Amino acid sequence: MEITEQEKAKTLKEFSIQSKADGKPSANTEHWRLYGHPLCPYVERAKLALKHHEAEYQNVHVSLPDRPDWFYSYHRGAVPILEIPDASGTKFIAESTIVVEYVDDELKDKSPAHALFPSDPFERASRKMFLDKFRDLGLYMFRSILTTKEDKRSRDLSKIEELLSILEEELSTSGAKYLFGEEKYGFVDIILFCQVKQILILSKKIDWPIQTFPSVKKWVNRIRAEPRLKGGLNSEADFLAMIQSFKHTGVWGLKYPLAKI
Ligand SMILES: N[C@@H](CCC(=O)N[C@@H](CS)C(=O)NCC(=O)O)C(=O)O
Repeated sequence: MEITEQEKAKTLKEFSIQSKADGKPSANTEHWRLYGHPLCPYVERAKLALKHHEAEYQNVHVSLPDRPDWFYSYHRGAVPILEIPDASGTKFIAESTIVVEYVDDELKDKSPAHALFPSDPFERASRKMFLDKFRDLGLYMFRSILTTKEDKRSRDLSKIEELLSILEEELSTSGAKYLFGEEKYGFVDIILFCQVKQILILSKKIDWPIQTFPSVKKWVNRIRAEPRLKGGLNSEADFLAMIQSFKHTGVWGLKYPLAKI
């Protein structure tokens, strides 16, 4: 689909960066722009926060193996990047958890009942401390998919199980729908969901022998079904196809457009 520089700079029309030779697009001076990739769980966090707050933004899909040099000037070239119009041009926010917090801080006043972060500083800090326990969950997951060494894989799977047990305990003890005894989801639910969902998909669909966590499974299904989040969810079929293709070819499919499998 053709898009002009004028449209890139003023509209919500999405486009993609598909080659190392692609030049830096004109900055969008009217709308937020999200540089991402449709399979990335970190980008999904940002999209869920944006959808939750009914924010308008321009999607730019980046073919990760083909990033042009200029893209590395954004936070070492990793996605998500949220670019924001600014009087002096544009500014950007990187790191998915920081993007989620920024989006919530910018938009929560429009609908305080939908704030994702608690306003009480101690509550906010304790939830961040809880979240911090899970900071290596993504690493364990990707490492156990990528490694060919069985002992390393089972060490990472045990670490994943330890972390999911903490979540299971928290959810089953309170009996509430969401974390911290809440009946509505907050930032920790969104941030953990994106990785935990992938782990549950893998444990069911490929040879990933992890124990079952019934409360975690229900929690994941509840978040999947939340109407405000629907448009921000990554395709689970595409994720699984990418993993299955990796198992056969050894190629980690983070190109854009996605390979047809
Ligand atoms: N800690 C970062 C991780 C982001 C990340 O690793 N994104 C991946 C795609 S899923 C990426 O851009 N990888 C390319 C790279 O790191 O060079 C966050 O939470 O935003």
